[in-house]
Amino acid sequence: MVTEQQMQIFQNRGILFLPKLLDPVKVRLASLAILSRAEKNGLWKNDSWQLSNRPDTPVPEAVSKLLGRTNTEDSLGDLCEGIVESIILQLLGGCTYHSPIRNGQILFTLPKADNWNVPYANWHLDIARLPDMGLPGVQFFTFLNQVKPGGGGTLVVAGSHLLLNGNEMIKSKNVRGRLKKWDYFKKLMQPGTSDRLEFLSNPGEVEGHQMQVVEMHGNPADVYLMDMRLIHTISPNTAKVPRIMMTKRYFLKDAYDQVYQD
Ligand SMILES: O=C(O)CCC(=O)C(=O)O
Ligand SMILES: [Fe+2]
Repeated sequence: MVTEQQMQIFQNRGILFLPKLLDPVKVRLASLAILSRAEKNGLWKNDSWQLSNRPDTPVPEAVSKLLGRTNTEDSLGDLCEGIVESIILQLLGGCTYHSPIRNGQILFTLPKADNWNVPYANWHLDIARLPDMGLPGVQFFTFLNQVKPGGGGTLVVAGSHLLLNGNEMIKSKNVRGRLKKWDYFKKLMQPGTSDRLEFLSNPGEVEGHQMQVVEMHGNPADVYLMDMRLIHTISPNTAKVPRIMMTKRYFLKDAYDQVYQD
């Protein structure tokens, strides 16, 4: 369970960091499952990464191409059973959730980027903004190897869940355009902006709410829980090792039914 103070952080920022939450044995099993896939595909051998012959592609290579279909790995879904799912239920105020992919999704990016910056592209939501709906779901993220700053962890705009809460449905593909009416997001999402690192260090203000780009980084067993209204994006991996994260989405059942069943 989370404390009242942690609950408030989640409500104000839309993102909560819970270090060392997971069972280290389960984390080890999940990491080994991924390493063994990497080994089969020639990316990992004799305890080290073999990445020199991978192409430098502008868009990261697909995870399915590098690791195959990881959704058959039950050790990934096992990570969330127990404590994680009871915390998610608590954050959702006890309401029923639906998590369509039991074993979640692996986020894997090779360390092919030369420069790190806050990207202007690919900011998105995974579920539409729904009318008269508060929190539509919670997304779980963890690390299966150490992910340092600059190492490709997901970026989110903390505070962005407090915007666009009206009586209108806004499809994910239209959310970016709607946010850009505010200067903060216009600057964030346009290529010309200089000093992009400032988005991490200097919070902005939109409609009286504090916005700040937060980079997920941490160690295996550390967890981030994200309000699914937060706009987020992939970031460059300038580390020496691949970024290996696992994510799993827990939709509020009502929200899922509105978007996917109607
Ligand atoms: O690869 C990333 O860090 C972005 C992940 C993402 O958008 C998601 O898991 O919903
Ligand atoms: Fe996403």
